[in-house]
Amino acid sequence: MSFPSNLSSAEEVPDVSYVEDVSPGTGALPPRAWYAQSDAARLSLNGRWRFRLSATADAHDASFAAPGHDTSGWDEVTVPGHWVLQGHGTPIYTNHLYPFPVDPPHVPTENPTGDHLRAFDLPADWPADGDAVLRFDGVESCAKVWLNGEPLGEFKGSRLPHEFAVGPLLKARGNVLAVRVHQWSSGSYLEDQDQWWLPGIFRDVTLLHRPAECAADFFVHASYDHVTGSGTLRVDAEVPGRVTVPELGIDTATGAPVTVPVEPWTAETPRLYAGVLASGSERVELRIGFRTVALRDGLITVNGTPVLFRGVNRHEFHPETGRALDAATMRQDLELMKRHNINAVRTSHYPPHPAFLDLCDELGLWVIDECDLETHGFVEQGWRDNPVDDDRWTPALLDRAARMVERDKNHPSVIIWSLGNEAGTGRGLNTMAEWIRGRDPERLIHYEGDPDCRDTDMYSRMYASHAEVEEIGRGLDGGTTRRRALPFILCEYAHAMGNGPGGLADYQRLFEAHARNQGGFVWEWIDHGIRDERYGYAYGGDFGEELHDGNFVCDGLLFPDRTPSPGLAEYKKVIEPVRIEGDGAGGTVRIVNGYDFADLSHLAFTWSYQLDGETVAHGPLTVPPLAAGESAEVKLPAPPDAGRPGESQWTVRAVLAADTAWAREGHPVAWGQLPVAPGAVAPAVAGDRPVRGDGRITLGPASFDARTGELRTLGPVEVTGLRLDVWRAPTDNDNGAPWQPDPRLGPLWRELGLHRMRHRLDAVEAGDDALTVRTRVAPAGRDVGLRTVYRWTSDGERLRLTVSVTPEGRWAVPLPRLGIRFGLPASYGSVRWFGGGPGEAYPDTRAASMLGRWTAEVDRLQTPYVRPQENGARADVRWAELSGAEGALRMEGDPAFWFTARRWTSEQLDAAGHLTDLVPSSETVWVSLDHAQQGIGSQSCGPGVLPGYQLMVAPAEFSFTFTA
Ligand code: IPT
Repeated sequence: MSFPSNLSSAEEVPDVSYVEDVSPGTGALPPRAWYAQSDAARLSLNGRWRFRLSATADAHDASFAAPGHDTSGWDEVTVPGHWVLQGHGTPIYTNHLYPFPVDPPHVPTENPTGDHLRAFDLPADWPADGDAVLRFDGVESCAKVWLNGEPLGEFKGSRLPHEFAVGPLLKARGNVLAVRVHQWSSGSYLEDQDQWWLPGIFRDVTLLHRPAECAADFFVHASYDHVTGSGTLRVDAEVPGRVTVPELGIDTATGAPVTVPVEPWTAETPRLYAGVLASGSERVELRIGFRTVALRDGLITVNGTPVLFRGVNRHEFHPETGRALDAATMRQDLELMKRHNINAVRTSHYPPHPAFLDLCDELGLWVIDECDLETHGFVEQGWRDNPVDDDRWTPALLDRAARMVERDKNHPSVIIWSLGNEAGTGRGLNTMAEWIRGRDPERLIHYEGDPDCRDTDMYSRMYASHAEVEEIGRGLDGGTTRRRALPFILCEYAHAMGNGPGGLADYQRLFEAHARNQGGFVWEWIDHGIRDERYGYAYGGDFGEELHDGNFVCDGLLFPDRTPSPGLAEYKKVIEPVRIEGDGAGGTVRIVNGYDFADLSHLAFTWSYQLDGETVAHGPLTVPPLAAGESAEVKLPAPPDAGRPGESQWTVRAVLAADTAWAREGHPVAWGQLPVAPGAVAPAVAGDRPVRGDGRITLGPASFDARTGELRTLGPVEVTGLRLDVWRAPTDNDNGAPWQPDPRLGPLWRELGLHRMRHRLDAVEAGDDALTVRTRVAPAGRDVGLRTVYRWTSDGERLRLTVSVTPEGRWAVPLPRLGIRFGLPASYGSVRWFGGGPGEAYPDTRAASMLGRWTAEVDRLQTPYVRPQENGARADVRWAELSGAEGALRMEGDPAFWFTARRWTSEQLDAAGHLTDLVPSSETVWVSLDHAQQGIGSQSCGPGVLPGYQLMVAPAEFSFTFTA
C-alpha cells in the first residue's frame, strides 16, 4: 500500500456519502446502445494510469483531481485492470457470504480506495465541433469521476457502462481524468456473485466524439417469419436517419419497417447482414441477424422451432488479469465453446464485456444475458432486509436492468434477459421484469430464484437431480398454474468442480426425451484460479482472507490457463449434435441429425475399422444431407478383416467439411463406435509349480517373499507393495456439499478409515499349481473387512493373479475403488494401452472415452486439477504396457480394467492442497489396476452419484496376466 507524501493540512475530509447511498449515482447520461463500429472519432484511455491506494474512502479530498497535482509519490496500474492483481492489496474469494458485516447499505470504514489519474491530449484530428462523452465499460464497485478538476458524477453497477458528457470541459492538450474507485459501496450488496472480489477499472475507458447529429440511441428490430421466409427490419432511432442494407437492397428511413426475403440468424447458422445507420453526421455499422424469439405451445422457440440449450455458465476470468479480458481471450472462449459443441452461454452473473456479445452474434451462440444483480448473502438471515424486496433499492435495480437492456438490445444472439442470480424474491425484481417487458417485448425473461415464475417465461432451476428433471419433463412437478405452462431449463447443473462432472449423459437423455426440458447450462466454464508463484494457482484462503470458500472458485470445464479439462471433452461428446449409433454386425450405421436448424451439409463423414484397436481400413462415408431432426440408416462397407480373429469395431466420425469461423476443415464434431466381434477368451495361464528356496518362492518368471507372499520381481522388473487398494484421494464431488441430502462420501470414507487400511497376513500357501496368499484388509477401530485372496499361477512365461474379495461385516458406504496397486522403478514412464482413451474416464464420465490404441507418458496421464484429487484413470483397458529400463511390462485384464499410473501415491495426492505440493518420486511409478471405481457425480454442489455408478461392496473376483 502506498500512502501519499503530500497530505497537507489544507485538505478537508471529503463527503463520501454517495458510497453508501442506495441510489445508482448521479451525473451519468441515460443508457444507450453500445456499438463498436462508427465513423465518429474515439480515443482509448486504456493504458498506464497514476495510482494511489488509500485505506478508507475519505482519506483524501478532491485536490488530486485538479490539473497539476503532484503525483510523484504515486504508483502506476494498468487500466483495464484490478489493483489487487497488480501488487496493491489482495483478492478475496467468498461464494455467497458478504466479506463485511451485513448492515445495508453500510460498508466498512476500511474501504480500499484507489485514486486513478490519467493525463491525455486530444489527437490532432479530433473534430473541433460536436460534443464528447467519456465511457466507462466497467468499474468495481463505485467510482467518482472528475475531468480537469470538474466533478462529473459518481456511479455504481460494476459490470455496466456509464457515460458522462464532457464536451465543454475538453482541452486540446493536458486533460486530466481522475477516477476515485471504492472497493465497497451500497452496490456491493447487489453484487454478491460467487467469485473473487476484485476492485478496479477493469473494462475500457473511452472518449467518444459525438458529432452534432449523432446516432444517439437506436434499437434494431429484425424479426423472421419462418412461414414466409421473410425478415422485417425496423430501426428505431432517437435521431432520425437512414438505414441501408446493400445485400438486401434495403434503403429506408429509421422507424419505417421493410420486409424482404432473408436467411434467418440462428446459433447454428449465424447469418449476419451488414448495414449502416446514417444519422446526421454519424455512420454506425450494423450487423443484423433476423430472428424471432417466442414462447409457443409452452416452449422456447426461435423462428418457430423449439431450441435445446447445450450451454455453459461463463464468468469473465483470466488467471492474471481477473475480469479484465482482452479481445483474444474472449474469442478464445467462444472458439473453444463452438469446438466443443456448446451452443448457448449464460453470462453468469452480469453482462459481459460488450465485445463478447459481438462475437456471439458472429460465431453463433444463444445468449442468456444476465443482469449484474445477486444478493445471495441475505440467505443467511432468511432473506430479511433483501434489497430486492425494499423499495428504496428499486431505482438501483431499474438502473441496472436498463443499463443492460439498452446496451445489449441490438444483439441477435441475446434471446433471453435474466434478472440476475440468487437474489431471493421481491417487488424490485417484479418491477425490473415489468420494465424489461415494456421496453423489449421481443425477448423472453429468465430468473431462477422464484419457483413460482411470477416474472419469467421459463421455469428455471439449478442442480435439480436427474429424478426431478424427469418429473419436470413429464409435467408432474406441480407448482403454480403459471409454472405448469412453462418450459424448463437448468440454468446451472453438473457442477464442474475438480474431477467431473459425472452424470452428464444421463441428464442429456432426459433433455432429449422430454420436449419441456430445453436443456441446461453446465456450472461453469472456467476455474478462477489466480496465477501464483507459491501455489501455481491460488484459490480462496490463499490470500489470508478472513472468510473464504476455498477452491469452490475452481469449478470450471477449463483449467485457469484455458486448457480443456476432461469434463469438457465429456460434455462435447454428450451434447454432440449428430448421433452415430447402431449394431456394427448389422452392416449399417444410424445417423441422427440432432441440430435444431442446420442440415448436415457442413459435415463430412468417415468410417474406419479396428481390429484389436488398430485401424486396418478406413474411407469416406456418404451420408445424405439430412435436415434437422431427420435420421437415416447408412450402409457400411463390407468388413475388411475377412474373418481374422480379434476384437473388431467400426468407428464413424463426422467432421467439418470446410473451414468455419471457429475451427478448420476436419475438426471432429461427433463420433460413434459400433462393436462387431468381441475379443478372444484369454488362454489359461497354469502348469508351473511354486518353488521355495532362500527366503523366496519362485513361480514362472516371478519371485515372491516366502514369508509374506509379496511379489518381489517379475522377470527383470522389481515390484513393490502389490496389494489390494480401495482408497482414492477424495474428489471435490466425493467431499460433497453440506446442503445436499446425499451422504458426503469423502468424509465418511475417512471416518471409516479407508485411507488407513491394514493388511493382515493369514497364510502363504505354495500349492501344486498356485501360490495362494490369504489376507484380511480392514481399518483400525471397525469390524468391517475384506477377506482378500491372491492366487498366483504361471505357465512358465506369464504370471496370472486372481484376486478374490469377500466382504465381512456391514458396509454402509460404497468403496472409492477396488483393485490392486503396486510400484515399479521410476524408469517405467511410457504407457501403451488398448482401451478407452485418450483421456481420463470414470463410471459416469466415460462417454468421451474412445476404444482404441493409445500411448502416453505417465506424466501426461495426470489431470492437473487445481486442488489435487483422484484423477487420470483410463477406462475399459484390455491391456496396458509400461516400458522402462528393463523393457516392457504387459498387463492384461480379465475382465477389462481401469488403468492409472502416477509418480506419487494416492495418499500424497490426498495430502496435497495445490499442484505445487506434488513432488514426483524419483524412485517409483505407482500403478493402479482397478476392477471397479466409484462414480463421480456432481455433489460438490449438486446431486451425488446415480445408483448405477456406485461401487457397492459385494464379493468380487478379477484377474490380471503379467508378462515382463
Ligand atoms: C450457485 C450459484 O448460482 C453460482 O453462482 C455458484 O455459486 C454455484 O452455485 C456453485 O458454484 S448457488 C448454490 C448454492 C446452489
